[in-house]
Amino acid sequence: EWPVGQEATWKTALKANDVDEDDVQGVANTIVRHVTTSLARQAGNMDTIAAYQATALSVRDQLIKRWNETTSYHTARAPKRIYYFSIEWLIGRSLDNAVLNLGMKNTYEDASRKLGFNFEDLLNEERDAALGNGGLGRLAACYIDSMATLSLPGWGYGLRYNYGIFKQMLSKTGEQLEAPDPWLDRENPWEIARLDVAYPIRFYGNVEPVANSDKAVWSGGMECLAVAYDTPIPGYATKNCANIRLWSAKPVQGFDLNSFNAGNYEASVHASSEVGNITQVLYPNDNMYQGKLLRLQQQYLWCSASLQDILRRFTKLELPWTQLPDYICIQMNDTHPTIVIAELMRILIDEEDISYDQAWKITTKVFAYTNHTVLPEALEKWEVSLFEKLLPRHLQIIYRINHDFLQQVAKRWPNDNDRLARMSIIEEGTPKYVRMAYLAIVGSFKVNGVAELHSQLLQATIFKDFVEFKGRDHFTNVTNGITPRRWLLQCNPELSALITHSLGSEAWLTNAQLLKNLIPMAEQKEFRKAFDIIKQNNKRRLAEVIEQELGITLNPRSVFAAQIKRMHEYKRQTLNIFAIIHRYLEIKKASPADRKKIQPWTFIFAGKAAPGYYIAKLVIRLIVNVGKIVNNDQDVGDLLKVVFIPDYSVSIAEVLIPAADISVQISTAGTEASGTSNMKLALNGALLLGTVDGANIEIAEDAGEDQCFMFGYLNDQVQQVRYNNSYNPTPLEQRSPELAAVFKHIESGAFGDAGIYDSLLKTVYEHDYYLVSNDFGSYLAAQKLVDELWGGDPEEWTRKAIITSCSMGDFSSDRSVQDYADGIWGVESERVPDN
Ligand code: GLS
Repeated sequence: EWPVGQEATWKTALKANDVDEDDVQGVANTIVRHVTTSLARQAGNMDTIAAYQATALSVRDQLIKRWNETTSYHTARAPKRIYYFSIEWLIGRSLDNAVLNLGMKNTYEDASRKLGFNFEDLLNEERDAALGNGGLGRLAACYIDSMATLSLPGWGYGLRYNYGIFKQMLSKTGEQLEAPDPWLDRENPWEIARLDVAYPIRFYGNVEPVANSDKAVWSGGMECLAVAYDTPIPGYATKNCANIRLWSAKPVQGFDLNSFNAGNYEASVHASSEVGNITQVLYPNDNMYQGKLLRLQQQYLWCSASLQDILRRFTKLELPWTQLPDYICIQMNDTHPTIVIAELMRILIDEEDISYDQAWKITTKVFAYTNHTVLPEALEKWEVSLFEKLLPRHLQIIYRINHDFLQQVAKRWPNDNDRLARMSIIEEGTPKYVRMAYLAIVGSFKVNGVAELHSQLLQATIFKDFVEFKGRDHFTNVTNGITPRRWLLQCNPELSALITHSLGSEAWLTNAQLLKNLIPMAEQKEFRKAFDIIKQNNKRRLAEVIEQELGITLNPRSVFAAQIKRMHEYKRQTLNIFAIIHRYLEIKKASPADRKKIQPWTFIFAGKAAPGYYIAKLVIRLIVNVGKIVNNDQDVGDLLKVVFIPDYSVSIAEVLIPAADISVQISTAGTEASGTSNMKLALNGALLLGTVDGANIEIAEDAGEDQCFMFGYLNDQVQQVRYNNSYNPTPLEQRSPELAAVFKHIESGAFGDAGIYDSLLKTVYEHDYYLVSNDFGSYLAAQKLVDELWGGDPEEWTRKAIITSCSMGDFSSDRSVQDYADGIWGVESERVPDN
């Protein structure tokens, strides 16, 4: 249907903008058109930044075309849709990923070469979109890639922070310094501002009950707007394009007419700074809750705007509200969006005139909740007084939900006040708190953990009462996954080419299970050689970057052991750096003849510490200062290098991961919900050196335990050991004489003034909550096994690396997302026809 004008004109005009996938000149034309029009530059006045921007805009045109087709197709078909709510989207760069998913990388490479630019250089001009802290935010990015690739009708919703995760710098003495990340300064070619898609959001104000009904009127307070910005996400080998819709807060009126009329010009244009602040910056905490009012404002603005947007789409179908759960499912990525449950209740009751009971029936069929951690310090609980001030109507609704819920609990377990207190959504005490995880469980139809062990632990520990109440079926597991497009095809082109060549097709990119078929190749010398050369090339590429950026010369023949993740006590970068110091002392002790027998290692660290996390920052300082001593010690030479790469990002990960020989995954058993760098590293052929925790367990199962170096106390033993550590503490010398020697060396001032690390060492001397001393001996023993294999049987090493890599099919995010689609969302593929 052509709404206006002449059909023939429309059709010709639409065709004029089409570019064939392999039309190099056609692509060059679009790039140059963007140079001279969108960028308003002359062809002769070009730098690589402009070339990048014009190229990105040209690719964006392709994405938008697919985005429009997908949207029209889905609008016409009206399938059930899935909405993924995540407060973090750690996307990284988009250009390379987009041209690969479009199948146009060669065309763009050729076109940019013919225009005088090297495509690689253009890629490096792009800023990372770093709207996330770590695994949780990157998971959302992998999942939207898979949703698009599986042609699922799904969108992501989040916040458009003006500043992403801070830029990490290191002072001369190894301290982490934080600088803002102004990622939008150069404009973001990937987003489409939808200034017309804006929803009103209310904060504070008063609530008046409406007599003889469940309704209330919420008014007054502060109003602002949430404005939509879309980022199209192309699927691989499908025309389907998904969308991430991010919200930006804006004052309702650019200017205040009342102030203006009152003659106060300055006040009249001064937008309320409280509103401007809301989407200013990402909270930089991972696995750590911070009860700030601004954060609750972020959560509510995001959830209310997204829900209004979703409901507007649903109401166009003109169906009764009871059918809402047949058309939409909302997946809550952690508890950050839990307020959306109360918001749906509010809209249904107060605005759509539905009774409380009916609204609750609908609501509890719409939401599913993923838990991402059992760490108590990460569980969100809002102070009731703060909540009541900001969202008074929502608190009333939550009270009612809790009241009805506790009545049911009391009916099943009469006179069990302890149980009521344990399960209440409101934690009694001074002050009182709203427990968001409990609201999420009560308001959802499904709750899942992110790896087998984690899901079991949830059910056996923090959510035990809820399993008894809701039944086992309310809980499930969906093990995390990573997209093989970014984490193999894009970051490791040589290995991808080898795989495609050996399998005879690219089908593994959408069916990662096919990688298994290459396992027999591990027995062939030629294949091992090819695999090995690729690893060496990747290691050399990384070594060049490190030489250039940090001035540290690496030995590409050494074991590259990578521990790349947020800095956290539970992840135990401590265990690693203490073991490095132990290794250093052993090298120093050894005679020149014995040194020849020692295997060379390069330990690579990267990761940010939350700005307020003192102990995590001290660990960075220790790593950097150990590096300074070790890397410059003549006795050590090539045998040991310690590198801390500052400002870890998705882009840095893409260079680091293909170069690793060993994946260091050494969290205290029971603390790492899943981990995802473990999957990326294994897929790229790094052997797992890890504890029996999170997804390490499933990786070891799939790769085969023979391929891995597992060590340490098991989850079942951790509680007991922890108890002994804190109630019958034995001196460190007894727990681990090797570690005691390491501590002595640190305390001697070997890595900076004696005393700076005292508070860090004290965490181990005293409670040692994370069992660093208890696992130290077995970590050293596991490293010894690595030494033996590396020095003794390099062919066998490569064999294990191949088997590991080719056994990772299960960890494709396509598998995870398909599991969600089948087991939780009830949505099906809606693939745009190929024409
Ligand atoms: C996390 C967990 O700590 C990771 O183990 C997990 O892989 C990730 C995605 O499920 O979620 N939880 C969290 O708060 N930050 C994470 O990275």
